[in-house]
Amino acid sequence: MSGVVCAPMHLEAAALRAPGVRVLHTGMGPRRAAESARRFTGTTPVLVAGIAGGVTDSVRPGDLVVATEIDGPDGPVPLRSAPLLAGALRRLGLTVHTGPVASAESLVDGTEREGYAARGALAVDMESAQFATVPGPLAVVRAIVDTPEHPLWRPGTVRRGLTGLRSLRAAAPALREWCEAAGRGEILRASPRSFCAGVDRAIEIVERALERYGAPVYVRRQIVHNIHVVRRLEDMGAVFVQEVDEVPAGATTVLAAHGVAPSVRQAAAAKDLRVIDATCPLVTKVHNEVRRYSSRGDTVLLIGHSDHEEVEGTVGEAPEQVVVVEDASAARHVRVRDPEKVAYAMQTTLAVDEAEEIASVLRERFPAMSAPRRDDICYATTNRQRAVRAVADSADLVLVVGSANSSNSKRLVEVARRQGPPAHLVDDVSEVDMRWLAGARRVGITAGASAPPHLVEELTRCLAGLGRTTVRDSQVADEDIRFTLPREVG
Ligand code: 0K2
Ligand code: SF4
Repeated sequence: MSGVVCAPMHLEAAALRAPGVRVLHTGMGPRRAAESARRFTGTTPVLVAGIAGGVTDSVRPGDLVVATEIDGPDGPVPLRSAPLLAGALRRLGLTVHTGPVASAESLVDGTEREGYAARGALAVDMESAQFATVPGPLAVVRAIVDTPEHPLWRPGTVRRGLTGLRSLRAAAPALREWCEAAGRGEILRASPRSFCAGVDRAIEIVERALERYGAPVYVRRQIVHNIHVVRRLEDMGAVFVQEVDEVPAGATTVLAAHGVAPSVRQAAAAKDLRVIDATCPLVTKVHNEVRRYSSRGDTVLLIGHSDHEEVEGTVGEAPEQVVVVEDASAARHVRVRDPEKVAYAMQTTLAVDEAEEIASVLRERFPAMSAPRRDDICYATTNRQRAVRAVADSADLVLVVGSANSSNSKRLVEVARRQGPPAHLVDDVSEVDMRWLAGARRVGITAGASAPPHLVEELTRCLAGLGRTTVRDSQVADEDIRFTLPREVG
């Protein structure tokens, strides 16, 4: 069911009219707004849009405010889809603020603004509060006309009014997206999802190193492939570098979860760095296998992506003997020195079905090939793929939270797509394109092993704000694995 844009004034309604946007002129002020709001008895999504007054100078004439909460009869009412709408408006190039929008009985000017600002509001209108109890999804967008610095009834007020109306007109495509994306439905959350034991451990190592040795703590490469994790640790005093030659001699340096080539350890030792190794023990296991095979003279066929840090590190164990095999076609053509002396290993975060296909081609070509005792693709990768597959089976859309350089997160998108529905990778809710949600009643959600769980909670709240209010967790496995910490931080 498509939503309706409610505009208090004729001028606002005219600015918002655009192909595909249903605009209802509701009339100005609380009484008329209340009359209009009473018409929404079903679950029709309602988006209240118009001009408003800013109550702090942090907002400027022409800026848009997307309400995160409005006044309700019994206190503030949260509007949970605000980050999605704000993201769509920002992608249109508009200046957007998110925060509370208050409602007043009449126009607010002069020192009255201060009272609203003291309550934390960014803007004040005269209608939103009347819509607070509509039963369906609700959003509020206001274009700022006047502010404490630019009060009403001044020579520039008309010009600023036109600026506000222009912003509303420019916002119309995003409002249409919201109206089409909003509607009843379900959220299906894949479980397990999000942090694995290796990521938990790697993050804890940096946190403890900061506590024990003080900032700065240097980290070679992203500790895990997630921009939110990296930014948070940077805020705590971690300094991320590409190579250990950028680290001052003697400094504390953490090696990232994906593992490193022995040459990196040698470079760190040459600079007398205090090295704390956050390599996941399951990546170390693969390094050990490669060392074992190569030391007895085998060619090691490493199934994985050659440009990935984990593969770079693993290859570094025996660069002369390891050959990276990226896909089935490479498996069919790879040449080895002696077909009787071949082994294979895998990157830990591959798609299980694809890697198995590649391995079976290799097994056919090299019957004497040695294999790892247990699968190299780790438990966390395997579980997350099983879980997303289960969810994708009955979802109209799958959203995977994770960063673009995260191999295991990208594999989740591919696995979901192979089950049928469209799937997208997003760093957080601000990257969700509401057009994906149009017609998607059942939305599957998961997160890569490096994506923090709070981002999934935020996405769940936003989608609930659009009307997907039933949340089901579909659990395919229990995970209780924990790894011990290195002694430097244990
Ligand atoms: O999936 P990736 O290997 O790219 O790595 P992250 O996204 O950082 O996930 C954690 C796994 C680290 C090592 O396997
Ligand atoms: Fe370790 Fe697997 Fe997590 Fe990578 S995804 S850090 S190998 S547990």
